[in-house]
Amino acid sequence: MKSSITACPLDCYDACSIVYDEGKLRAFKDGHTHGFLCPHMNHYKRHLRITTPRYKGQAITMDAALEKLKEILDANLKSETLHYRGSGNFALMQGVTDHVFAQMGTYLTNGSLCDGAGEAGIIEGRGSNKNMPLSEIAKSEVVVFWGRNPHVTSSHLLPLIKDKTIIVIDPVKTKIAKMADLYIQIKPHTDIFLAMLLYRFLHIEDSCDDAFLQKFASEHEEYYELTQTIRIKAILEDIGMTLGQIGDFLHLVVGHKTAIVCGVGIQKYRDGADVMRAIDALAVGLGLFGKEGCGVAYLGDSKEAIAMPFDTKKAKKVSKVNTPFDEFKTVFIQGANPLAQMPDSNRVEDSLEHVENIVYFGLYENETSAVADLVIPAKTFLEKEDIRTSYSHNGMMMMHKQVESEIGISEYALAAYLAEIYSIELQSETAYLEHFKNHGVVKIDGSFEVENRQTIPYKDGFDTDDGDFVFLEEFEVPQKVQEDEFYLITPKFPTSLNSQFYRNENVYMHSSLGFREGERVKLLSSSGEVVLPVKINDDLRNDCIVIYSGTPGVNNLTSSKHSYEGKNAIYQENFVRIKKIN
Ligand SMILES: Nc1nc2c(c(=O)[nH]1)N[C@H]1C(S)=C(S)[C@@H](COP(=O)(O)OP(=O)(O)OC[C@H]3O[C@@H](n4cnc5c(=O)[nH]c(N)nc54)[C@H](O)[C@@H]3O)O[C@H]1N2
Ligand SMILES: Nc1nc2c(c(=O)[nH]1)N[C@H]1C(S)=C(S)[C@@H](COP(=O)(O)OP(=O)(O)OC[C@H]3O[C@@H](n4cnc5c(=O)[nH]c(N)nc54)[C@H](O)[C@@H]3O)O[C@H]1N2
Ligand code: SF4
Ligand SMILES: [Mo]
Repeated sequence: MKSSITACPLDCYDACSIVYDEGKLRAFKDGHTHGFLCPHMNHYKRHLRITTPRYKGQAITMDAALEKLKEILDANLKSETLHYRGSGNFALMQGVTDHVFAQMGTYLTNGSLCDGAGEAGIIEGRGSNKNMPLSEIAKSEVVVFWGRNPHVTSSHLLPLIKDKTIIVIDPVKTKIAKMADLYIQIKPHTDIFLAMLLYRFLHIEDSCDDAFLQKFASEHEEYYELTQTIRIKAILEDIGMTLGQIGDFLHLVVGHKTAIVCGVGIQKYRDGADVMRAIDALAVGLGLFGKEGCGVAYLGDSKEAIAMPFDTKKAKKVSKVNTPFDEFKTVFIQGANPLAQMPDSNRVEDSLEHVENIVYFGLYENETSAVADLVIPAKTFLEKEDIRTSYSHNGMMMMHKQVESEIGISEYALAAYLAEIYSIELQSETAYLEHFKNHGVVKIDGSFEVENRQTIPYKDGFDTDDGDFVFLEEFEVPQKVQEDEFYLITPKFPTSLNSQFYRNENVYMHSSLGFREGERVKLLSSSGEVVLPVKINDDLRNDCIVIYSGTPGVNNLTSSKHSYEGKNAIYQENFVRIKKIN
């Protein structure tokens, strides 16, 4: 009999198990969800989905849509076709289309709109990206939220941290900042200085974990020298901190089981990898790796320790960050809304305009479905078989089909259709699901987890060639805003999942900037402009504005350049000017 337990498919740290019960989604009582369902899943059924396929605005049947897809794919060379897949659904079977398109000879994408810079930094320092799971954060005494907003993006962490000492480092006074034992309202893009200063004082106070450094970080003296190049007083003033706060931080952390929980907020910059490395280096100084309840959590790799059965090796790839859509005649977009979510929307729009055929395969209407020639509705996670893993815990969750529906087509069914036409070898859906499932193991407590993932990673040293941590050897001084410019902070919004669900439509700023609530202002950057109504929020610094991810037009302002490492988007590198509209 089919189980009614499934999992949320969304790109979210928590990766919750969910109960599907007589047409309703309910929270799972056990495990980290503690019987609590977030707004996205509470309102899931209210979001109107695309029900009918269409071509050039005309409704057609699914059979006709698939026929049309074949016609479109046959009209041009496969090397003139791009398959662009986003993160609208995080379950593993989504990737089956990558396999088929790759065998057909089309282009795929690489790079990241999300966590790539931070991940590159982690890999440079530690030799691999193994994450500290939720179950270990639960055992720590001190939790440092560094560029992570748990009330919005990882709410299931909150019950785990109730009695712990909380430190928050964020330019925005978030809900967790208001509850924190120590809050540092840091100037954006200056975390690298803070992390290095903390390391320096850790060393000066003789509070480093010397035994750990001897064993796993032989270059630590050289790194200390690098931290000495920072001018303490000038930098503290610049980033908006006092020496007292440095002391407070170290006092709260040294000698305690500490989890540094980083988010993507710290790395939406060109040097995002280096920022992450400086934070990792601080954790090394504190000896936080390989010990129970200690470590650095970030977005781990949800596919860690899973051999992908989908072969994309031979496919040529273009970057997701500045995709040259105009070099392709056909672009097949799956589970993504690039017109809203990629950086530099004006560039994306211009580039997509030159494409002969845009195919959109998704659930919801959005900026991208509006310009697509062929729209193919997908099935929801309740209507197809799938399985998922997470980037913040080690669980593996089966996602059985819960309901039959006439609407849409699953990723597997679409891949099977193409495989048949183009004579591509494809295993059965069950075989792929079994393949993934075979990477799981039942733990003593009954949970089903990915096998071969370490609960406490780096116990026996780092995964670098010699087991030693690789410290940063140099760093770039980030640019500062000029007098009439502001830092753009573009984080996640509670009721949307990027551009899905209820999106925000405002710009947030401090009252001292002199704008009125509701007043429409023009925001300009070197990439473009957008007009938005003002919301006043005195939890912001007065050198920042906030426009949430998913806000229509936010990415008119962002740059399509890459991070130096990790091929990642750099949403917060551009500065913004504000103009009154008369
Ligand atoms: N409700 C909701 N949940 C989501 C998502 C969503 O859209 N909505 N998206 C999902 C996805 S795709 C991802 S990748 C995760 C990301 O989730 P998080 O990692 O939490 O990412 P953000 O909200 O982008 O940024 C987190 C915090 O970083 C802060 N920040 C910005 N700039 C800086 C800086 O220079 N220094 C420091 N120290 N902090 C800074 C922001 O103010 C914000 O509070 O969330 C997932 N969960
Ligand atoms: N300004 C700014 N821009 C950002 C960010 C930011 O913080 N600020 N965050 C970046 C980050 S971290 C990320 S991860 C990206 C995310 O950007 P995208 O990958 O574009 O993700 P979504 O906006 O969630 O849109 C995904 C679409 O997927 C479709 N979809 C959902 N489920 C399914 C399914 O089961 N099958 C199929 N075929 N389609 C489905 C829905 O129609 C939805 O509209 O945005 C990035 N863009
Ligand atoms: S969006 Fe996140 S918190 Fe909400 S149900 Fe899905 S995984 Fe859980
Ligand atoms: Mo993301």
